[in-house]
Amino acid sequence: MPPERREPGPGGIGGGRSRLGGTGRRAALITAAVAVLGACSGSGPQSALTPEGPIARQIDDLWDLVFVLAVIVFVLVMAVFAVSIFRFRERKHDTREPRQIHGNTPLEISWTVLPAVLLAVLAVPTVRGIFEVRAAAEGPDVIQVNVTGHQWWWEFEFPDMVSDDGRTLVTANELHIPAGVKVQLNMTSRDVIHSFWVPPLNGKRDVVPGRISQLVLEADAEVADKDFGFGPGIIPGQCAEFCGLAHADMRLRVFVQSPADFEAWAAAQLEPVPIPTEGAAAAGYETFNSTCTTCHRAVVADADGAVTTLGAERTLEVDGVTFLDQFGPDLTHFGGRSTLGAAILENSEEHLADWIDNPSDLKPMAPLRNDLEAGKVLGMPSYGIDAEQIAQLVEMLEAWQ
Ligand code: HEC
Ligand SMILES: [Cu+2]
Repeated sequence: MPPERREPGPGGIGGGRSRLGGTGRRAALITAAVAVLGACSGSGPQSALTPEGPIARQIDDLWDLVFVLAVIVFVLVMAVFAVSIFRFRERKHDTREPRQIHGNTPLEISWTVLPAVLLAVLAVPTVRGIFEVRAAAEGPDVIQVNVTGHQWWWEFEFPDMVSDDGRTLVTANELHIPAGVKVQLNMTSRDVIHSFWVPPLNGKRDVVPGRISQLVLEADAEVADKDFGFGPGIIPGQCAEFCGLAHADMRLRVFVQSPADFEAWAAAQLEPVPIPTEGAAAAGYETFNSTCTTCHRAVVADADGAVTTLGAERTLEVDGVTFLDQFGPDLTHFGGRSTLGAAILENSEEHLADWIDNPSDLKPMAPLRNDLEAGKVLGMPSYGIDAEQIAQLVEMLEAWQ
C-alpha cells in the first residue's frame, strides 16, 4: 500500500506562500536586525567580555574556549542539517517512499561519545577555574573590605585601615582599590539577597543575610589610568539579584587607583571633617544633628581637634565577623564622592538639594514603610525641610570632602 502523502496546507510548514503577511515579515526582519546589530554596539563598561584583571580574564578565557568549541559544533551540525534538508527534499513527480533506516550503531556511538569527551575536556578548566576564582585571597598585601548590602545601597568598611584613635575606614557606594593588588570582599546583607557584580573585575557573587560570601577583586596595574567613560580608573558595577523596588538603582563604582593614590585616599578618609562654625554651613550642621544623624554617621572634629562620631553605630554579627549595619550611608566625606543615591546620580549641589527635598523623586523607595525600631529601612524619607535649610545642608555636606 502506498504511503499516504499529505499535501502541505496553506500556511503550514513548506506551504509555499506563508501566512506571514507584510507586517509579520517586517516585524521578523526588524527583530533579526536588532539582534544582529546589537552585536555591533561594542562592549559597554559593564561587560564581562572586557576583563580588566587576572580573575575576570580567567573567566573570559574559559568563555572564549567554550564559545569557540560551541561554534565549531554548531557549524558542523548545521552543515549536516542543511545538506540533509537539501539532498532529501521532496521532489515533484518523485513519489517513491524514501529508504527507511532503523538504527546506525557507529553513528549512535559517535554522537554519544564525542559530546561526552568534549564535555569532559571542558570540565577540566571549568572546575579548576571555579576553585581558583572562588579561592580566598591570601598574603600580607591583601586588602580586606567588609561589605554590607542594604536595600538599596552598599556599605564598605576596611577593617584593617584604622585611625590613631581606633576608627576604621567607612564609606558607601564608591569602593576605592589599589591597582594590581588583591582585594578580598567579605560580604553579607542586612535584609534580602543582593548580588555584588563588577563585571570587568570578577564574576557576580550573591550577598546573603546571615552568611558571609567572599569575592576577590583585582585590577591590572594600567587600569588606574584607563577611562571607561566615568573618569580614569572608574568602573561601574551593580546589584545583580532582584532585591525590591530600587534594585536597578542599587549601583556602585569601583575606583581603581595607583597604590600611592589609594594610600592617600585612605589616609584622607580616616580624617574627621570639621564642624562648621559660621555661616550657612553652621546652620546646616544644626539641622544635620537634629534630623539626619538618626540614620547617617559622620566623624567630625571641633576647632580643638576633638573627634566625635555622630549617629548611632549599628553593627551586625555574622559567623564571628562584625559588619556595619547603619541605617544610611556614612556621610563623613560625602562631598568628595562623585555620585549620589548609590551611584545613580552625579553628586552636584542641584541633585543633592533635590535629594534632601524628596529622595523618592529621584529613586523609587518606600520610606513610609520604615520602622526604625524594628531596624527596617526602605529608603530615606522626605522631611519637608525648607529651601533655606536645604541650601545650608548642601553647603555643609559638599564642603565635607
Ligand atoms: C530614616 C533614615 C534616614 C534619615 C533620617 C536621613 N536619611 Fe539620608 N539616606 C537614608 C538612606 C537609607 C539612604 C540611602 C538611599 C539609597 O541610596 O538607597 C540615604 C542617602 C542619603 C544620601 C546619599 C548618600 C550616598 O552616598 O549616596 C545623602 C546625601 C543623604 N541621605 C542625606 C541626608 C540628610 C541631609 C538627611 C537629614 C536631612 C538625611 N539624609 C536623613 C536614610 C536616611
Ligand atoms: Cu540589591
